[in-house]
Amino acid sequence: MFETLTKAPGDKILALMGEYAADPRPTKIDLGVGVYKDEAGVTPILSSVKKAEERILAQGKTKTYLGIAGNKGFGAAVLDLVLGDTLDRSRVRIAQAPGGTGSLWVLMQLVNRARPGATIWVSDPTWPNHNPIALGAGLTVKTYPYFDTETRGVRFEQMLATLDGLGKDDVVLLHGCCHNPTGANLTNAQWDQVAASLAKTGALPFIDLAYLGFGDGLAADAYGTLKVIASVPEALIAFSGSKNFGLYRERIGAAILIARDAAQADIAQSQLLNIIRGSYSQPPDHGAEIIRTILEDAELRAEWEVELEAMRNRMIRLREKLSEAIRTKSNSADFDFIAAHRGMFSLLGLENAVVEHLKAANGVYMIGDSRINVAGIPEDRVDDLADALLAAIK
Ligand code: PLP
Ligand code: TYF
Repeated sequence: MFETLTKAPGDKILALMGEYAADPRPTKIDLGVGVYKDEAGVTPILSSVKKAEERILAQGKTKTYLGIAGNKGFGAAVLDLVLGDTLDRSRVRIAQAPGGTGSLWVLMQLVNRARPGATIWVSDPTWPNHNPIALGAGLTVKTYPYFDTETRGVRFEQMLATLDGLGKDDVVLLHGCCHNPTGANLTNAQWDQVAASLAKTGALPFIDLAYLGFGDGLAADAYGTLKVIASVPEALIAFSGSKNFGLYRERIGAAILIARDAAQADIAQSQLLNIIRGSYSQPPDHGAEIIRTILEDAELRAEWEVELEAMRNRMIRLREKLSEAIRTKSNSADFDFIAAHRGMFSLLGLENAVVEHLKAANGVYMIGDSRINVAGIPEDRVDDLADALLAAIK
């Protein structure tokens, strides 16, 4: 049977992880895959997570099945974290899913059940997994203008013009904060305009919220999501706990749906649970129980918020240091955008040949589109990195 197959393309981001690991140079720098790293270059287990795990180990009583919608306390805690008391909860449903990716997957399947073959509009560029997940669900993918390669900001007028031209059968995928891969984000005033556009056209907002708390803080990063969902009757949110809780390999996320009313929410949720049952039956518990334990306990929650803030502030400090080093060395403001971007990533706008040169000559690894993970910048080697970048673009 397998003779009918040809080799599938690999994931470029994950492949780069392997290439980096195989590079023997001790001076190599990993700005590739989007995982947070501390000063020592380690992706740590948060202390709040360790404590929650100790409690779970000591107090856990059963490993029986969790149920299709997952850990109920986790669901309630995530809704509190993301939505607060901004919405009438009778219109809102949540189902735990394996990571932000699993949440995207089940929600896109749900979109296709409601509107087979519907068009989902994604930013140009977007996270490379959006496309295959949407296509796999049966949807049609189109792009709206987003990144301005000149300013390294958002081409907002063009983006809004495209959104204004959509109709009620369209779906719009928005990065809630910390845009991947560009690092360029909407201002609050621009979110207001996007929300007004969606309210006017009736297009369905689908928010990918994979980095809540990694930009400017939990409340600041939720602005766009809350503004949009307050402005429209229906919306979808794919939440990930991979980055903000450092739980990458636990595969923990949540699919959230907001319907016109409670009756429609129940019907949509029954379809969502049916999709989950027909794919992996039900989610694993460990990551969900960790997040529930942290969010329900005032002390652990406070500790987590401090740890999240430390990760965020470190990324902002590295942004400032790198852009300042480049400014000082080159006497130009060309890379100041790195300090203005937020989240884990910045798209530098370099030619692929420059990216390849940096890898070969300097052992600096970034994604082929010139996306860097700022958390991977070694704090004591900012000058080396700035020198390498400036030499490579000469
Ligand atoms: N969406 C975006 C934009 C991402 O960058 C990621 C990154 O990993 C995800 C979703 C999903 O993450 P995960 O499935 O690891 O929770
Ligand atoms: O963009 C990133 O680097 C992260 C991690 O298939 C990631 O979102 C990358 C590729 C992938 C899954 C996760």
